Amino acid sequence: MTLYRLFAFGLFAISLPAQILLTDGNLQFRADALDPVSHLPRTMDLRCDATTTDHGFEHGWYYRVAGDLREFSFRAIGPVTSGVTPSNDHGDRDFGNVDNRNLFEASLDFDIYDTGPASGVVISRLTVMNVTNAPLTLDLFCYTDLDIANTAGDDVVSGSGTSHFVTDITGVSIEVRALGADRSAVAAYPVIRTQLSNALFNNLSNSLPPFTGDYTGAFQWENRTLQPFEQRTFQVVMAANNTANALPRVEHFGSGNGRTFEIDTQTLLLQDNAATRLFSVRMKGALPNAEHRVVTGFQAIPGGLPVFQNFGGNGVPLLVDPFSFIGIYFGFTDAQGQAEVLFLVPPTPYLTGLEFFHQAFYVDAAAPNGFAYASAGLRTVIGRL
Ligand SMILES: [Ca+2]
Ligand SMILES: [Ca+2]
Ligand SMILES: [Ca+2]
Ligand SMILES: [Ca+2]
Repeated sequence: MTLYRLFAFGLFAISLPAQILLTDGNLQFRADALDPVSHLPRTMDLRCDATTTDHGFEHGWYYRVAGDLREFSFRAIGPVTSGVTPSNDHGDRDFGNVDNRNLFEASLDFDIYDTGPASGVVISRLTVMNVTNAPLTLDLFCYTDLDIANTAGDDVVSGSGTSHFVTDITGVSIEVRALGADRSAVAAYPVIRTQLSNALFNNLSNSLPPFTGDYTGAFQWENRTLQPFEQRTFQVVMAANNTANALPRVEHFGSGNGRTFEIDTQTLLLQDNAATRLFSVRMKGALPNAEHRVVTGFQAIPGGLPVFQNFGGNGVPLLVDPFSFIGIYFGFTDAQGQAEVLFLVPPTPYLTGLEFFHQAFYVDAAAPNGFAYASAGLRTVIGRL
């Protein structure tokens, strides 16, 4: 076993900037502050080399609940918190009750990693949770406007319905890639932007590359039905001058047994042949100073292990196959009801592609089963960039 648990300690402090500004080497990503009213995408900066030329114009996520007559952007409505880690390579926004509709929660996580003096990868990861007691069906959309080398009209796009390679005469190349999207569109500004932000019902047109001009692009995941408390993750990657062949993956799956207790990470699970890297599995929304467990294994049981699930209706949804367990990690949450388990990824070649599943639990008599809350599951894959 070449993935070691190292030790556990308190979470990074979180600041509360209006915008999210991340830097790693020459790679810089900025997502503007949310708007409480406008459905327009927010401005974005994306810099990837020492000249600090900005290739980014706008970026934003949208949703449509089955039955809605339009798409909605994720705005500063309902409880929204935002933060950047002290390492400046991760920022996130938590939407505690999207548009105050009492239908779903969302978390938007940004990770950046520089892969050289003129290259790097930005991951934009949206996770949603159904907080109703009935199935909920959503469409999700992710919109990105790049202006390579800060010039808008001369960009050249190749690719497919899940990958837009955008470049221009300068040779800077940024791939915008969606994982598992169903529909896509590429068009000159502002056609797609208008469709996503207007008051009309629009699906993406599947107008695909090749394209030349002022690139804007979007991806759509259609009709994703979530069970009560189920969490699901949607990701878009912006890879600057990098092939990103072996992406690190973080994806939520399955349902916990409550709304507030969640598992997540603020780190990238990366193999780095030059250095040991840390990977953190964290939990939040527990009681303070409560006993917790994190289980980690090689296999998932997305629907939950039946013998644990049932127990006369008072069971625990166990989403990691116990026969595949690597470890069960024990501890107590901090005064904020949070905790973290750290894994050490050694600089050993060929760990890339290994897949792990995690789930968190904590003791709470108020849980529906009378003794413990369980989080949704977290699927992680070691990447190399
Ligand atoms: Ca910009
Ligand atoms: Ca350009
Ligand atoms: Ca629309
Ligand atoms: Ca553009």
